[in-house]
Amino acid sequence: MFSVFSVIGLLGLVSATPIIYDGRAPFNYTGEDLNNSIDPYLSVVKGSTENATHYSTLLGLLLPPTPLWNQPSVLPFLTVPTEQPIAISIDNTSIFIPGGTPPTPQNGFRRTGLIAQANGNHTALNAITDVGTTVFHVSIRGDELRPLNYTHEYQIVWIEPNDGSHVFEIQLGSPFTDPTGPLPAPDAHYLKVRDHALNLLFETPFTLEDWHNFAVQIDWTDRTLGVFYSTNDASLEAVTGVEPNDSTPEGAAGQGDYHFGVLKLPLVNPADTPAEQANVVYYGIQEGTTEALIYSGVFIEMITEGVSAGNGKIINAIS
Ligand SMILES: *[C@@H]1O[C@H](CO)[C@@H](O)[C@H](O)[C@H]1NC(C)=O
Ligand SMILES: *[C@@H]1O[C@H](CO)[C@@H](O)[C@H](O)[C@H]1NC(C)=O
Ligand SMILES: *[C@@H]1O[C@H](CO)[C@@H](O)[C@H](O)[C@H]1NC(C)=O
Ligand SMILES: *[C@@H]1O[C@H](CO)[C@@H](O)[C@H](O)[C@H]1NC(C)=O
Ligand SMILES: *[C@@H]1O[C@H](CO)[C@@H](O)[C@H](O)[C@H]1NC(C)=O
Ligand SMILES: *[C@@H]1O[C@H](CO)[C@@H](O)[C@H](O)[C@H]1NC(C)=O
Ligand SMILES: CC(=O)N[C@H]1CO[C@H](CO)[C@@H](O)[C@@H]1O
Repeated sequence: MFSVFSVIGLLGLVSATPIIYDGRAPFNYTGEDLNNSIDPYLSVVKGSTENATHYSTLLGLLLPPTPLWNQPSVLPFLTVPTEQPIAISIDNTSIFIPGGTPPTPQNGFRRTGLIAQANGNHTALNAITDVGTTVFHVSIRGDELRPLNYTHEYQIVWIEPNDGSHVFEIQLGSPFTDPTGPLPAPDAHYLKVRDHALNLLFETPFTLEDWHNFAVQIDWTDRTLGVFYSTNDASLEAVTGVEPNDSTPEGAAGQGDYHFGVLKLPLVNPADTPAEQANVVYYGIQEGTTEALIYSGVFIEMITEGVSAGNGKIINAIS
């Protein structure tokens, strides 16, 4: 007898190259887990006045996650998701106060983010995920009721070494400039993948109701990037070649936390001093609006057996 469950079990197997971090929220992952930074997420990057569940919502069955890893291709009508999407929002309380002496609130930003974590230790995970060649997967969707404001810059996915730079980043909106240029920027509504030096590697229109699936291949030794992309249930395809990224620090200094969420930069405030105007972390204009993005399909894999492209397919790494 060929049961529905054995079909799903099989599909689970074929999608696996060695996965070294799985950030696809299982259905037993609860708000209490999120509040307490239980694996697979560290949830401390958020406003200081509210618990994590105020900003990040586990959607359960309310919305299907990206179909890429969740649709049995043998029985396409039978969609049994294996993960729940997460809505990540900001509002005017989303002022992060990082550790440090004295703790200084990041008043220029509004931000909520989740950081990949395993065994309660995100730093130890980086030493596993940021060596050799690894692929960082993430799927992003809009939240029609809580849209972003495209006159601002948003950093939504990145890897951050200790020097605060980004090995790569996915960005939306109009890049922050001082002085403020014409707004919105012509490609404000595009999802943009940038390298460490902020060069544009790939961009695509951010249609709110589609799942936008990204995978970024990083060669940590040669310091190069490659980008894969698709929408909804289309399998991932390479959209760049191997791109040099050697402004990234070498070795451990270039390893960093895998972040996803909503980080909204301010606009320059004409009332501030020139030094303050250039200091985006602490100064600038924010409207305090409630805005959100929705995430699923977050995981990291090695390329020893190729790259997971969705629908049970494994494709070659970019070379
Ligand atoms: C969810 O269930 C899996 C499998 O039983 C278990 O390994 C995991 O620890 C559970 N996660 C949480 C957050 O309870
Ligand atoms: C998480 O924090 C929120 C906000 O304080 C609280 O309402 C909620 O009860 C917490 N959730 C759990 C499951 O502990
Ligand atoms: C977070 O949730 C806990 C438990 O539900 C509650 O006791 C606490 O007051 C909440 N803290 C904030 C900042 O809302
Ligand atoms: C947002 O918060 C800032 C800093 O706490 C405050 O100065 C500002 O008035 C608030 N804006 C709104 C619209 O509530
Ligand atoms: C986390 O891992 C790092 C690197 O392996 C280690 O130095 C640190 O002590 C660990 N932290 C905790 C709290 O275990
Ligand atoms: C979007 O940001 C601009 C620039 O700060 C501001 O003028 C506008 O009111 C904002 N729109 C909304 C809907 O908040
Ligand atoms: C795509 C690309 O070449 N990106 C950058 C990678 O890093 C080097 C070194 O800083 C830059 O020159 C490249 O522009």
